Amino acid sequence: MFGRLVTSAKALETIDERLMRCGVSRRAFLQFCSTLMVAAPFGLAITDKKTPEEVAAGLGKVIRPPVIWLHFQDCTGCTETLLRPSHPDLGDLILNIISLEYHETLMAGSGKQAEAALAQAVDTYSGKYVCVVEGSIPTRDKGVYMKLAGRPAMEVLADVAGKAAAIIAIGSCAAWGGIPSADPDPTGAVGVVDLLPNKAIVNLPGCPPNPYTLLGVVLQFADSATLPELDSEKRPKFAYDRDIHEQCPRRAHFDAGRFVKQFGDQGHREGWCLYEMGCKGPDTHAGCSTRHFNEMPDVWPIGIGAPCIGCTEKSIAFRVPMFKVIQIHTRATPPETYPPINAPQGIISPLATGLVGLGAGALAGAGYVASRKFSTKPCDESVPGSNPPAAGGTEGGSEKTPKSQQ
Ligand code: FSX
Ligand code: SF4
Ligand code: F3S
Repeated sequence: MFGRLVTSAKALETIDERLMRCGVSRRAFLQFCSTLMVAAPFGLAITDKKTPEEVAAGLGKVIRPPVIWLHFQDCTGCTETLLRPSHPDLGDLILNIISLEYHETLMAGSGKQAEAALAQAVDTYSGKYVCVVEGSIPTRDKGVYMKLAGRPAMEVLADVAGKAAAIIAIGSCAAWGGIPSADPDPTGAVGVVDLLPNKAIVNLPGCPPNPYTLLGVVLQFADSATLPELDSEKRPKFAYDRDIHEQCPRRAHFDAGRFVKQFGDQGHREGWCLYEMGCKGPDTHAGCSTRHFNEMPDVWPIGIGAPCIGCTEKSIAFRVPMFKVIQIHTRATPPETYPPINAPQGIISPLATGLVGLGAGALAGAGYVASRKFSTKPCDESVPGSNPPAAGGTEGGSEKTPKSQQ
């Protein structure tokens, strides 16, 4: 699909060469590789290895990918999350792994110097660079609401992204409009894919997304000129194939019917489920529940006691009020976690036979629990999500017994 990235640009080194030249420790690189393995445990050839050492050996031979990073209507949170990890050295390491040729917020130059730097980067690596786009693009009134060096953002995007080997839309703003596109959307904000429908684009929504998803996609492309498998929203499946609810640490409280009713109540202090506070985790595809931010345990919305607002979903974030309780559309029900009781070839093994009694009982019990939780009746008062409370999500104080326990 693509030509191999930068085979002739002599100025670019392999990652190993760069790290050695800059005195970056092997330990720091191995730590980076192990974090990448956790962030992308499958679906990427570069991390499909047994140990961080093997990942490092493969990545070290990759030529540092040139990246041109465009900023449009955004808060810069996507850049912040990439370069402000809890250990300052890691931000430095990342800048040694990719070759960031142009980035308005990080570069020292401005004005004509910056314009010249962009033109030079595009010219030098034409057809070979990765274009990362952060922020939405205003389209109303011929794009007059954002101009760079006198050119509308739309024109800059068409020019720079048009000469890229691959385009990555980082953040919900670049993926589908994000915050700037919220009602009343004064600038007519859209995502990259709306303006370049025929280009190969990877969407990494999230406000902000996990930075390791970006690094995984960029490094995979640099290594093999391939992009990971994408879903219907052009999101890489390795990072967006599961919903938050499936692996949420508060899931046991959801299953048991223990819900926070008000911020600061006893349930909130004890870490109960935030569904009735408007948590959109059941309908939101992202890896936050297992891949936290800034390399810090529990640094993610639900980890700090806030409901997930569905920031990766274009039909939820900045469309559905933050604290409004949603109807659940996914079916991550408890029985899915039990092992199968029938052998795949139709042969019942002695072990499986022994499990039948236990499994059937468990399935019957779980089926009862699931049927109480996911009623098919649209307004079943006994189950969460069947009859969502009005916006605001609070139905009373902390003393009130959760409905599913009544
Ligand atoms: Fe958007 Fe990036 Fe949200 Fe901000 O800049 S995805 S507003 S966190 O960070 O584009
Ligand atoms: Fe976690 Fe939200 Fe699901 Fe509750 S509703 S288990 S807080 S994802
Ligand atoms: Fe976004 Fe929800 Fe994760 S709000 S950061 S998808 S927990």
